[in-house]
Amino acid sequence: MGSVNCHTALHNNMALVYGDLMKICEYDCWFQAWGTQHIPASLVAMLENVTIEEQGEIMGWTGAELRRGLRRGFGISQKAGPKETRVGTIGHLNTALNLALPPQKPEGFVIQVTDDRIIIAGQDPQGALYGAYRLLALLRLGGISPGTRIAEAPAGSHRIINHWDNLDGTVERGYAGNSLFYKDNRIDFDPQRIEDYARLLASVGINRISINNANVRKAAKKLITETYLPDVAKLAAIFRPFGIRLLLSINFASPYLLGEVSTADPLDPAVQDWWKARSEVIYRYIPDLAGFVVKADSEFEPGPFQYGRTHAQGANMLAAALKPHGGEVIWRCFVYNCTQDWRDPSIDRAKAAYDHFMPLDGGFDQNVLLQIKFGPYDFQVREPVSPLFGRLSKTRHIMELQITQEYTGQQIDLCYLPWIWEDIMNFDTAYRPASTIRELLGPSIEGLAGVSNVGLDQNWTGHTLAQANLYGYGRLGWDPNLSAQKIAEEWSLLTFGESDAAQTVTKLLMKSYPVYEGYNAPFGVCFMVNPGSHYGPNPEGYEFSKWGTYHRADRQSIGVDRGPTGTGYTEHYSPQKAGLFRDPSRCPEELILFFHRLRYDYRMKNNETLIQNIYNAHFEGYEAVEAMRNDWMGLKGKLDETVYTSVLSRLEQQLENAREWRDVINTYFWRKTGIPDAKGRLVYG
Ligand code: GCW
Repeated sequence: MGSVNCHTALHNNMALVYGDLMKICEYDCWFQAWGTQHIPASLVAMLENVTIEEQGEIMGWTGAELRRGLRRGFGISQKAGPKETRVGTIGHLNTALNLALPPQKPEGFVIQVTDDRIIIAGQDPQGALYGAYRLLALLRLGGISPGTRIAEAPAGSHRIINHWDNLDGTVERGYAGNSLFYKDNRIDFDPQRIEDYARLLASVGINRISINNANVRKAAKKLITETYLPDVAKLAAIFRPFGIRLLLSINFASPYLLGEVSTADPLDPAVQDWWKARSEVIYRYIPDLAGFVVKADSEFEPGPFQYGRTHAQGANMLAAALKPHGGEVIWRCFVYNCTQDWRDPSIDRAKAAYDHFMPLDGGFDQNVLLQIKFGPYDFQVREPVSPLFGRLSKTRHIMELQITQEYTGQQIDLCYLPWIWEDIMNFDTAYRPASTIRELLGPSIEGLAGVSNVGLDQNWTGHTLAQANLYGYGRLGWDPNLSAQKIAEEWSLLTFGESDAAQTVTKLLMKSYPVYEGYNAPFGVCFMVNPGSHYGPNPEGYEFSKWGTYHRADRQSIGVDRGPTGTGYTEHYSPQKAGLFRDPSRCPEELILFFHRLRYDYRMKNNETLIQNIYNAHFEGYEAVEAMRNDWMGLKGKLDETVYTSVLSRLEQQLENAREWRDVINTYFWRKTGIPDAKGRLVYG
């Protein structure tokens, strides 16, 4: 890919696997130069002769991508021959080749292999593109041979990446360098890099991307003006053949911020007309824009509350402007009081999204989708799934995940997020017989939005192993039945080849989340971080702040009673779920301090006290990081040196962090409670 050195060196020869040492190009992510050695000669002959019969931008691109992937990934060039690969839509191929391939859901595909032909048939051109990428991956992962027949379609229709990139080139909560899109308040990008990025995203099924921060500050509000739109259109043109449509984050106050109307009141006809006219201009430049992302009345961003209007009134006003163009409003539900008083125990931030949006269920127009963070707080290491899922029944909605590791180690600490996402998928809302998040994704939750973890760093994600989070996000949004283990195996094999490295990496990935949670903030306590940066331990960093994130530890107890006698948050769930959460003996222990206020001598299931469990988690977490670091060191000489060293340096840093977390948190509790560690490990009194 791209203008990147290791790539050119790699792709000029195919002898890349020597012994079990594979040369990795970090930049290429899961598109390494794999070589033909895994592919039977009979398949090679078919792959050498790819035909695309249909026209159109995405279909044409599908052919280019397939041929390119075959050449660069496997060294297979094109030539005529009796065997072949045919790519097209199901409808066309059924007629042209007299086949009877069954129709698939939109964006789905069928791959069918016979003795002399591979068929990649998409329900639509986009399905064909996904089929081509799937074939390329499966050629490496195994599973393609004469007789193979695979049919797939994405679970959700919306598979979105959200960038929190600012026009000055910085990235909010970005840990992989500056923005791919902006520099010095201009749109400024390397087209090859964007194409390579689009390839990574499309190959795992992403079909929409919002290119600017949901906090639309400073220059970003001007993105929807003709100063910027011509360049936005250039970006859109690169993403388009990959089937990826752009979204723009907009500032709700734009009509007056841009100095054209004196208000942003959604019920004011001048405001409505302004958005209609603005949308017309925007769509002249980007006719397939997917719509707007809106963070309104949230963390100081303006919104309809300023005018005494509801969020439905605000969202519907924008929806009306986008409707003639086929655009949608993605309206974020991250609405809560961020200037609250810690002295007032009646306000519970966790209740906010539900309290704001549940009463509006049914009040939103058809082209509005609510974007709801997976949990009621804010991407903490462990939160219950938001009670809005399963409960909203008349409003379109999607789930927001965070791929960037804001609270999960900032791409210094290894933290494999599909592990927790699998847990989220397993969550049973218990409203109907089939009501896990996994089952709702598609029929009720229309997709996922994930906050991007990429930047200009050469390896895209800062920590090379954090590429697994981007890959896993796409794969899970496509197929929520995939396990974290399976995704880790796929990614490790695609990235490292069949090697000790791939096996070790899979094990490390799978361990990493519970390990991180252990030394960070176990038992659902949340937010023991430094304010602002959200990195590093600070047990009372948010305890007396306005953000509303408290654990209220005193010398006897810790946690928040969120049951009916407390804040009442549990009652937002279905009766079965509420019953479970209300009762400390049945509440999942990983969330026990989220739901309950408990004495430190509370007996946990392992018959040790709560405080002893807190101590243990931090001590054991540190030890586990040490073991992870040592496992990695076992790969010395077995793995590309650049990757080995860069990951090792991060694991060393992680060990330092884990030590800090362990000692700060445990010492805090020891001093506060006076209760010693039963195993005598506490020394920093
Ligand atoms: O977690 C918070 C982050 C903010 C972010 C906000 C949001 C874009 O700390 O940086 O702002 O969430 O999701 O809107």
